[in-house]
Amino acid sequence: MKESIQRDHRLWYSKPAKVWNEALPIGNGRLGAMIFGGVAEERLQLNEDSMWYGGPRDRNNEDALPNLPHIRKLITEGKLREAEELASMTMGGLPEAQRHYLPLGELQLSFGHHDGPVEDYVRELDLDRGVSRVSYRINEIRYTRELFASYPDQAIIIRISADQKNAVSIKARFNRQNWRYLEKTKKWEQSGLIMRGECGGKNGSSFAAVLKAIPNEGACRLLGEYLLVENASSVTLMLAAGTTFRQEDPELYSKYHVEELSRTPYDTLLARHTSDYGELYNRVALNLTKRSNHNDLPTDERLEQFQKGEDDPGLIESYYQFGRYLLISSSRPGSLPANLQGIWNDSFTPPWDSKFTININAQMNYWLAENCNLSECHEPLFDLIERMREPGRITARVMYNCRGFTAHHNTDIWADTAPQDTYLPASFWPLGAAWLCLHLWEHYRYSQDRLFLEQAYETMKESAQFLLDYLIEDAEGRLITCPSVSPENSYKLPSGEIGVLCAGASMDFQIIEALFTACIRSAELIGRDHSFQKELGAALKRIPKPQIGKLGQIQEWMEDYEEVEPGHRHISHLFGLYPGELFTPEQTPELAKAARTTLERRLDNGGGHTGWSRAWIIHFWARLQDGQKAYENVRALLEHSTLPNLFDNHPPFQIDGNFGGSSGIAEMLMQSHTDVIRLLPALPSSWCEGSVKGLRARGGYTLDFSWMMGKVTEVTVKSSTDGLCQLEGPGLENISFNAEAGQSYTFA
Ligand code: FUC
Repeated sequence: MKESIQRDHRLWYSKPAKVWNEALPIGNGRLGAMIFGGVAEERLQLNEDSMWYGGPRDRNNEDALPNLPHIRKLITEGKLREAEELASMTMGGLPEAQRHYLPLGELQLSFGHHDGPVEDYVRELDLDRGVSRVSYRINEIRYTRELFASYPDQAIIIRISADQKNAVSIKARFNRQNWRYLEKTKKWEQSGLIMRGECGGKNGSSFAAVLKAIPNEGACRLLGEYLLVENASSVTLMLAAGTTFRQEDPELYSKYHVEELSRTPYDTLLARHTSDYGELYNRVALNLTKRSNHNDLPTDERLEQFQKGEDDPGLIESYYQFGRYLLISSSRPGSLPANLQGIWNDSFTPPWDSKFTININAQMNYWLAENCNLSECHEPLFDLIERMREPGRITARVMYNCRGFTAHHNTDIWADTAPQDTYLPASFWPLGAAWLCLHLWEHYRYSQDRLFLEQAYETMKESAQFLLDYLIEDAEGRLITCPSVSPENSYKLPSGEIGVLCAGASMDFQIIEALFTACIRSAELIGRDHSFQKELGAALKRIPKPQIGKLGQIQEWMEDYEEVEPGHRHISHLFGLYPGELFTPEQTPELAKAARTTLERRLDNGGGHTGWSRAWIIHFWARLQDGQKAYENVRALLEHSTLPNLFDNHPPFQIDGNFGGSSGIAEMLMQSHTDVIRLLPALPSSWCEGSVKGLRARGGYTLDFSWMMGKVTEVTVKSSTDGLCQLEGPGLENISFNAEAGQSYTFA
C-alpha cells in the first residue's frame, strides 16, 4: 500500500493563554503540566498523578446488610421514597466521600531583557513529536522555549534559548496556592530548588518536587525562594517529583533522579523522548481530506470557524490525534489510570474530585486504547482493577454478604469500592467492577495474549461470582439486580411515585450478559472451571432479556416505566449497542431499530449536552451504521463541547469526551465486534476520500486502508495470530482468508 500522507498535526496559537482552558497540556502518564506560554512570565501548572488528599479507609457501612432485605421489599412494593430513605442511611459510605485528586503546584518563570514589543509570537503543541514550544522576538532577539514530559526519563524538561549569546536570564520559583497548605521550598546546592510537603489528611502521602537548572554559559544563584539564571546562552530546567504513594523518600528520589539526568545532554533527552513517544503515536495516521488541513490558522480561530459551520476534516484529524496524544500523556505503564481530567487539574477541590467515575467516564477514557493502537496505555486501568479486588471483596461481603468483588459508581487512588456520595441516582449501583472487568476481556480480544487472559480470568470470575450471589429471584423466577439504578435517570411508577432505586435496570442485565459470556469464553479458551461455566450459562438463561417498550424504544428498566428525563445525558440502556454488542443491525435488527428510537428520543429531548454523552452518541450512530448522524454528533462535540485548547468541556473540562471523540471517529471507520471486520461502516459524505493506517481490530489484526468516493480502494491486514479473517466494506467483495501470524495481506 502506498504510504499515506503524514500530515503535521499541531495545536498552535498566536497569543499566550489567558486562562487554564487555553493552556496546553504535556504529560508522561505520571507527571503533567499545563503551559500558559506567557512572554515575560511563564506559568506551568504542575501535576503528579499520586497527589491525592488522605490515605486509604474502610468506608463500608455495616448497616447495609441487615437492612438489605427490607430495602428490597420496599422497592418491590413500589414504596420508593421509603426504600430510598433507608438506603441513604444504611448503604452510604462512612464517610460518604472517597479521596480527591490535588495539584502539585506551579513553576513560575520570569524572564529578563524582556522590555520591548513582542513580535512573531507562536505557542504550539506538536502532536507529532509530543513537544510544546513557545517562540517570539523582542529587540531582534528570538527566544525559544521547548517543553516536554519524558516517560523514559520520568521528568519534565524545559529548554530556554535565544539566538544571541548570553541573552537568557530567568528567575524561577515554585508556588502552591501561595503556601496556604502543608508545604515549603528550600534551596538545593547552587542551582536547584526543592518543594516538599504533605498532601494532607490522615495517612496522606508526602510529596516533593525538585528543579535544577543547567545553564550553557552564564551563572546560577539562589536568593530566597528564587533560582536565578543570569546571562546564559541557553538553560535546561529539569523537574522531577514524586510522593510516598510510590517512593519511600520522594525528595531523595527526585534529587537523585535529577542529578542523574543532569549528566545527559539536552539533545539526548529530547531524542529519547521523541523516540519513545513516536513509537506509540506514529502507529496510527489518519487522513480525512486531500485538501489543505488549514494548519495555517491558529487552532482557536480554526475551532471558531468550525463552530460557525465550516467543514474542516483536517481539524477532525487533529482532534482525533489529540485524543491519542492525551492518552499517551496521561496513562502509561506504572502510572495511575487517566482520571476525569487525565492528570491535568489546577483545583484543590476539583469537580467530582477528579477521580474515577466508573458508571461510564473511566471506561470511556479507555475506549480508544485498543482500536487506536495504544494497548500499553490500557495497563494502568488493569492495575487499578487488580487493586480493587481486595477492597471490593470486603465491600461485597460487608454490604451484601456476597462472594467475589464489587465496586459502585466511583473509585479513587486507594481503589475504594464503597459507595460514593448519597446521591441516589448514582451511588447504590454495584456494577462498577463488572463493567471495568470487560476491559480485561477486550484487551485479550485485541491482543490475543493468552497469558494475560489466564490472569485476567481470575479477576473477571471474581466479579461474576459477586453477581451470581447478588442476583435475586423475582416472582416470575427471573434473576434480577436489586437494589440498583439506571445511571443516573429517574422513573415514574403508575402510582405517580418518582424514584431512582429499582429492581432490574436494563443496563445491569446487559453488563451481566457481557461479563458472564466473556467468562464462559475465557474459561473455554484456557480450559478451566467447567462447572462454573455451567453455572454462568444457567444464570444467563434466567436474566431478563432486553425489552422493547411502548414507544418502540429499548426499555431502560425491567418494567416499561416512564423516564422522568427523556433527554438524560446517560443512555445506559444502550450499553448493548456500545460498548456492548447485543444490538446489531445484522443479528438483532429489531433491537437495533429500537435502539435507534431510544437514541432519537434522547436527542429530541435535548440529550448529548455533556461532552462525554455526545461522544457516546457518536458510537451509537456508528454502530447503527449511520455515518451522517455520527458525523453530526462529531460536529456537535466540537461545536458545543470543546474548549480553545481542544480539551473536552463537560462543562467544566472533563477528558472523557476527548477520548470518546477519538474512539468514536475510529468506530466510524472500522468495527470488529462481530465475526467480520467492517471497513467504513459509518462514513459521512464529507470524508468521502481518505486513508487510515494502523487501526487495530479484534482477533490480533492491524489494518491500513484507503478509500475514494466512499469505497475502499486498498486494504492491508497484518496479522499477529493464525485464524480466519473476514473483511467487508463498500467496494470490497466479501473477503475471507486464513491469516497466519506475522503475515501481511493486501487487497486492492
Ligand atoms: C457522572 C455524570 C456526570 C459527570 C460525572 C463525573 O456522574 O453523570 O455528568 O460526568 O460522572
